[in-house]
Amino acid sequence: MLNLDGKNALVTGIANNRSIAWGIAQQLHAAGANLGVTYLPDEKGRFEKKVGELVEPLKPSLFLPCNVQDDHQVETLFKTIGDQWGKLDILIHCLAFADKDDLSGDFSQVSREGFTRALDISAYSLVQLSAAAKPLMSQGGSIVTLTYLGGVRVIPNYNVMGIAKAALEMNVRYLAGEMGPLGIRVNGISAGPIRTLASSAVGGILDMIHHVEEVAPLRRTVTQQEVGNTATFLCSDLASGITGQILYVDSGYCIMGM
Ligand code: NAD
Ligand code: 0WE
Repeated sequence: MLNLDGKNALVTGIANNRSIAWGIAQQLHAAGANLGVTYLPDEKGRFEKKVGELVEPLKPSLFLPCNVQDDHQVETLFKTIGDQWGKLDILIHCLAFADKDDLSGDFSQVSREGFTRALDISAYSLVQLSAAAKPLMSQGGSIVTLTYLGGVRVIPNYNVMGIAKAALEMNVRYLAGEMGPLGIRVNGISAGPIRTLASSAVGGILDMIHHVEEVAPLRRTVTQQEVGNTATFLCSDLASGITGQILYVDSGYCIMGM
């Protein structure tokens, strides 16, 4: 049964009410999960205030800063989870970043710094958070990350993020191989394009959305809620036999050849 009562779920990647992570948090909450939410801290504390107000109705029992480039923050986060919750059941990894300049023009012009930053934040972070979660998932668990078709096909301008997503998807398989014997499942959701803070900052996203509306079998884009439902399924006992997979939630777009 799809019931997450008594499950502790950590959700990363909520920036605002359009974030895919927000869609996931709402569905996990609806299924009965106890939530912990992280936000990306900035000097003015804007995200802390905004995200804090947004998630208030879901009554998260933990609300903590987490910049994955800061090992100390990640350490403190999981120490707090251990102290306050004792165990973790669900980890949602829903974050990515590349320099804006690296998301247009010639891919071959990406700098070593830009390449490293994109892979560090968008791919290594899954390994980092999963390693920290592992000892807390002593009763088994479910880890879900978000990926995109640009990690397996060439999508114009996705560039270095495509390489990061390819690494992320392989991380899913190696982590699933390592943690399966412990009862920890690791899967990815490959979502179709959705208007969010990250995607709206990308030139031409509206044209891509219109293209999906024309050629995807369902003739529409997907919603944050649909991705949230799939994540909730993957975290539930209904998905107990599924690990190491990339599940496409894209209105069927990726099956088309023309
Ligand atoms: P979003 O901007 O709402 O979320 C991205 C999140 O990454 C933000 O909350 C941001 O704070 C966080 N982040 C960035 N750098 C970080 C760091 N150093 N430490 C911690 N957090 C950091 O956009 P979104 O579209 O909801 O993106 C969420 C995930 O979904 C990403 O992995 C993205 O690649 C993936 N995705 C998005 C789409 C889409 O079209 N929007 C499609 C497929 C997959
Ligand atoms: O993964 C993503 C978004 C990733 C992203 C977006 C930004 C914009 C702002 C990562 N870093 C940044 N950095 C910024 O400064 N998506 C799947 C959405 C997306 O991004 C694209 C897309 C699609 C779809 C970029 C180019 C082409 C298509």
